[in-house]
Amino acid sequence: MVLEDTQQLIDRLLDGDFNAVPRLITLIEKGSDDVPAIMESLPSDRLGRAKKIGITGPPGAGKSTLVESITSHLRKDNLKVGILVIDPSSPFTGGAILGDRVRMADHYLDEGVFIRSMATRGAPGGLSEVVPKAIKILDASGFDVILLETAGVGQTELDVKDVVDTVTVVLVPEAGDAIQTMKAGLMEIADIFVVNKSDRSGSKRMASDLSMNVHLGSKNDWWETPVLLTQAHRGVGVKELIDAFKGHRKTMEDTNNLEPTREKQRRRELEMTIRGQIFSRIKNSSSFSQKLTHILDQVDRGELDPSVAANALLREQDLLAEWLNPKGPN
Ligand SMILES: Nc1nc2c(ncn2[C@@H]2O[C@H](COP(=O)(O)OP(=O)(O)OP(=O)(O)O)[C@@H](O)[C@H]2O)c(=O)[nH]1
Ligand SMILES: [Mg+2]
Repeated sequence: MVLEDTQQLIDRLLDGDFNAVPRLITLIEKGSDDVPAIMESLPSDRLGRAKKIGITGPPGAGKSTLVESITSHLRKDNLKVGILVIDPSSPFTGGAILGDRVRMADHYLDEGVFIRSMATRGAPGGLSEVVPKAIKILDASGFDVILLETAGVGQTELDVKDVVDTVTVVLVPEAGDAIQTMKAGLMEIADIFVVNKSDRSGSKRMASDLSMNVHLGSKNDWWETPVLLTQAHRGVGVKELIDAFKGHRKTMEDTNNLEPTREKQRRRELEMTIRGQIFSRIKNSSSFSQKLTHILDQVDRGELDPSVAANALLREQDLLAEWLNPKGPN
């Protein structure tokens, strides 16, 4: 049941009150019991309208600077921009190190811009579990474009593809060669490559290496990933980047690839949500510790292989019933 408070928040959200957004996102971040009801109460005709764009890449590549510059351009067209910054460096705070609003000088006081930093480390399903829900909140409240910034630390950047329509991978000349990028799995997720800090030496070389690799092994048969050069701090190349967003989106629609992408994402969100729910039930299960301390101890000491232990635990019907139905069997 949705608490009355939460219902009020949803009503405010649907009335276009952006102040409801951060509070609803906080509930999602905390894994509140109200989350399913919140999601269910978002009318379907208010969803799926926003363009969802991911900006990912190594720490310090200039992603935030780029987001800021993209936002300035979009605001000139009067588009409302929702920005989510995923902060992988704060596993323990359970909140946002940067606070609810990152101070982005130009946009701090702009009503048409919402900025929120989210920590996803607490979610067992990671980014793919909580971020799609936060995106839906922004979508339903009427943001035209949603920008998702994630600093790449392995899996995080690969998960971005689960939650946005267009993945932009930002690299810098110092990031190393194109082969490195291929190894990191970035070729498979990038819809657009950006070589930022192109005021530095090596950027053209890197861009042409990337282009060659993209050309040799295209991600799919309907889109060849463009490689763009930018100088985010000066806004150089940002207009071209926005054109590439539009181009990717249009091609996706024209080739009937938007809906299949979203189908995969919905399925992924389901899987990650189930994983998250079961994980937290297992963690919170009281009988888990009592009944199976012995097995756990053996695992801890390295006397029992974790996979063997997992198999043993999954054969415990009572335990399974409790995990799946934490309030006890009916
Ligand atoms: N020379 C140069 N510096 C840039 C450029 N773009 C951004 N910077 C600088 O690079 C530094 C890092 O930029 P950020 O935008 O914070 O990078 P980020 O990728 O968001 O960093 P994290 O969020 O920490 O991963 C800042 O000092 C920027 O001013 C560029 O095109 N050229
Ligand atoms: Mg940043």
